[in-house]
Amino acid sequence: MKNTTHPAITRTARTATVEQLVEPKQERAVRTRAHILKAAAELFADQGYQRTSIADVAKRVGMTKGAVYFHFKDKDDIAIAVVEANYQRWPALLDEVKDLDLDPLGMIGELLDRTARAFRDDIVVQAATRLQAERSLIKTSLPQPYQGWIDRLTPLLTQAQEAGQVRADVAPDALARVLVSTFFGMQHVSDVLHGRADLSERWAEVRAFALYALAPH
Ligand code: LUB
Repeated sequence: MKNTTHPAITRTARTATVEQLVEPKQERAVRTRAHILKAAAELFADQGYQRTSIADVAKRVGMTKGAVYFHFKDKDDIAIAVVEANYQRWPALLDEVKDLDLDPLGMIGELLDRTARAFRDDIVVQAATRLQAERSLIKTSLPQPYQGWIDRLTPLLTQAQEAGQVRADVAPDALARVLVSTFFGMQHVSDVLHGRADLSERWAEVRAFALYALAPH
């Protein structure tokens, strides 16, 4: 049967299909890079840096090694990108918590509650944490660990201290170091014993104790 569709309609449909199919190059590159990063994070988290190869990443994401190399110089470049993606999460999380209009101590509790859930659920956070634990095995230097969290919590603890919510006899930066070290150890124990499945419960225990220890005396 002869196609009776009006040429203009056919052309519009064809044009729309071409536009839909030809995703702007930049957007496609961003999407592909994100896919590679997630696949690499899954592998780094599961088997670590040394046992992960570019070939493993390419296979996991269904691309050739060459296509992966188009986006990343080498395995270290991917590892650094995973760790950087992890650290980019926390300022955004703090902004979300600041919008909740909580008092300073409430903000600290909510921020770390959400951080505990991210450590339990987010493969990029889990991969970055394993990479930092293996940093001595990685020839390229990774972004500095821990200090970002100390710097993030210190002003919040200062505000809580000024609001009379935190004991006045301990410097906020010292309290921040204790909180970061405690959180790090708590998430590590949960990971080794239970794959972080119980992390929110373990954090709730730490939080109760920390709030008691932080309270004005
Ligand atoms: C946090 C890890 C694992 C500190 O800040 C960091 O570098 C961290 C390593 O990537 O726990 C505790 C919030």
